Amino acid sequence: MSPDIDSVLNETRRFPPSAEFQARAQLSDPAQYERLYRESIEDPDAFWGRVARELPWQQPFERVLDWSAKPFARWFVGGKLNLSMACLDQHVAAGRGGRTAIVWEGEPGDSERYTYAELLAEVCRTANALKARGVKKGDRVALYMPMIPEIVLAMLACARIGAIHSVIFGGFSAQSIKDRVLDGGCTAVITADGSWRRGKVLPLKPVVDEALLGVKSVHTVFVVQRAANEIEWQSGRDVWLSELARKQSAECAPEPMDSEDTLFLLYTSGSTGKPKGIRHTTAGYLVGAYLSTKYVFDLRPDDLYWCTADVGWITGHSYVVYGPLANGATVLLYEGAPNQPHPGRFWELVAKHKVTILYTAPTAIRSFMRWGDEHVTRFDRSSLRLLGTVGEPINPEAWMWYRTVVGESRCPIVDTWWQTETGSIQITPLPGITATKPGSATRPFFGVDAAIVDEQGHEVPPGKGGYLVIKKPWPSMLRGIWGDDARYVETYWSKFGGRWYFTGDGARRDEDGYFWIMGRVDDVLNVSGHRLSTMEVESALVSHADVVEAAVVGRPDELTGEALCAFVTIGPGKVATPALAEALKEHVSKEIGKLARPAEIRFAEALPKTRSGKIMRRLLRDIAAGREVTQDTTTLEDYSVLARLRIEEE
Ligand code: 7RM
Repeated sequence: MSPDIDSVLNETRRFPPSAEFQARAQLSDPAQYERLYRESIEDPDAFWGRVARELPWQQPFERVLDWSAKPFARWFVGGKLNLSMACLDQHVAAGRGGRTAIVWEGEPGDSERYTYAELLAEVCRTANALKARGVKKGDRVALYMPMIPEIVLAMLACARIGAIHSVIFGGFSAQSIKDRVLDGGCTAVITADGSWRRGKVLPLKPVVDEALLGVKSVHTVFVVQRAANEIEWQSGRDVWLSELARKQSAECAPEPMDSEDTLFLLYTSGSTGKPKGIRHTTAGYLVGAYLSTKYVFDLRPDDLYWCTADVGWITGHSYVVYGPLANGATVLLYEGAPNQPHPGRFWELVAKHKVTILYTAPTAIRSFMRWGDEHVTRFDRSSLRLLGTVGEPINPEAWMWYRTVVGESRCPIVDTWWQTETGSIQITPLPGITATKPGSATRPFFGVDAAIVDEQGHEVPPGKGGYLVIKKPWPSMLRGIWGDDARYVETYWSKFGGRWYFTGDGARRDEDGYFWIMGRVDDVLNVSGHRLSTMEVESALVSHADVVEAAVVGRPDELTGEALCAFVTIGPGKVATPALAEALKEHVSKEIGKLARPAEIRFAEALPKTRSGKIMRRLLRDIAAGREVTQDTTTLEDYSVLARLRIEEE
């Protein structure tokens, strides 16, 4: 296979930070930034050691990095630190206990607020409740919960007593829960009776009950009351969490945690089906989440920060909970769907709470575009000062829309590239420093030594696509896959002979050294010997006025190796006709060349996506090739999508 991925995207617009933004930004001096970046690469021990010392240690570390057992890193060796102290006690001790930590909005319109002092007290009560049922340091606890304050309490309570949390996204099936509980050997589960989603109660506890049939390791199911739906009760096993917590002391000494003690597991569905429990540890993870939150979002005490990600995704762990709370920020948490009860709900919340920083996913941005500008513009957005995106490449059209319509051309956009495995943001603009380009995640964050290489490991020249690798260890990197060291080495370190971390993504760099992520290399299309990025063809499709979403996959073709099959969702009021299909093929030919012309356009009402917005291309490849879908579909956001795609074929 040819190593290069041919790039066809040509984007030349540039947006330097405004003088107004720079005037108040934490980092705005290019010389200072260059000095820091250089130090972070040339003398990582000095750089990371200094950052780490900003955190409250229970016992100081002796050494910044031990890389002798490569690829198994140990950071901040010999130190002890408890995440819940960094997120709570340190702020209370510094006299900031009265500051709001969490502003929560339920989907039906109910709301709650917690100050840092209140959050600390509730976390301690919850921690004591876990202890009262025998949960202790090192135990694995599965969380299957809605976006309610209790999920934050549960995570921080686990961290406080040293239990390892494994958050399972609240849309997953009983089978997915079972697989994860068994793989992690979980001994307790924290859930809720149900959750509010799109105006209906989504039952959770009943799904947990089904998942635990035949599972012997779980002794306790803690249940939070949220939706008051009817549930069954297994006495001896099930307990109401709030009832038990209410009886507990509001003080709980934080467990001394070694820097390398496991903080959490988070499962990602690997390409071979069996989910991988990505393992993150204590101090390095916190250092990464803390520093990236501070600089990428330029967080200040007066900000109202809203990351819309579900806590069940790594983005929720690092940028709803740990990063912002370690920085003492005020965080908005919202339970529901963005179009419930109306398509302007997000913007209504922005106006109501005067949100200053908004971090969301391209899939959401494209939905907002489709629903129409008026739902955005009828709410006041003048509080917004910074916008972020994460999860997939953002097409330049959506980027420009986000900038002009949502941000009124005032707010810088940070397009942040990272992974569950990296723990924190790795490639990103810094809003007071970087001139952004629509569709580019721009440059590596502090300490990130990223490169783009060919099959042999040689760096490719500017403009050429290749494999994205990270050459140096970084504090928040994964420490392994739970119970499967060999799979960790094989998946991330074998491709380049153990030298570098392989991200699995394709990317290219432009003449300014900016990174352009081209999607997963497993998805790369191969047409007549040319390797094309799915993302670029999709970007061309959505630049057509009638198209709102597109997913392109290859299907076997005798002549060209692969023929492109495009699944396309069109905007409201547009009609799927053979003429439109023809026009779209023509449009792609014109935008990026004949080579990329789709052989087939299939109109679809919706595309199969995960909750974080990633299109499940494996499924589409099967459908395009006329094969039966055999893969794990339990991580699909909307099960009915697959059935509908099949119907449309007939
Ligand atoms: C944070 C997260 C990781 C994969 C990653 C990429 C894709 C994420 C961007 C992106 C282009 C971005 N973790 N990805 N962010 N692609 N630009 N800004 O998403 O583990 O769920 O997914 O997501 O392919 O490898 S994740």
